[in-house]
Amino acid sequence: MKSIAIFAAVALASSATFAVAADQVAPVTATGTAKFVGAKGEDAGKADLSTTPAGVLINVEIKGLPASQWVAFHVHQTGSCDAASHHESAGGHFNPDGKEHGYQAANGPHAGDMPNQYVGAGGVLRAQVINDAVTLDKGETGIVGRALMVHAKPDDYKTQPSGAAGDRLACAVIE
Ligand SMILES: [Cu+2]
Repeated sequence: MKSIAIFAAVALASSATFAVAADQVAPVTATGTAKFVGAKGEDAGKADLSTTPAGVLINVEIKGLPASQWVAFHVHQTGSCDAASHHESAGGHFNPDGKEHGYQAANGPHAGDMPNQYVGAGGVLRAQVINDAVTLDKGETGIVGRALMVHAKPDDYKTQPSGAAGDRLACAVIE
């Protein structure tokens, strides 16, 4: 029964969306994946992404992080995760609208800004995050081919250009 109800809801959402602008929105069915690379190049977990009428839902499970603390979580511009360069290869935050960084900025935030996440006692971060400023495609607001990033420290939501979030600990190319 539960799955039937879910399919019915998805079908309703799709027809409503396509009736508005069939060629301007990502399909409601679009999904993606991303594999995290840790600070030393190790496998550090994964993300599953899906399109919803409310935005892109990002479901992450990342291991090997500093335990019991808040960390910043962003979408970065470039889909390149090179641990040897401390993941600097991923560039700055995804910011297609040329805004300032952070939820506290007068002209913010970046589309790639997302709330800090909490790492559990075992160094594992599990979270489900909705980002309604991006889409799961390669369009202007699209994040396919870009990178998810977890930092060593929490984002202060105001320091330019990246919230004083510290080192880049885990990076994943969105596919
Ligand atoms: Cu970042």
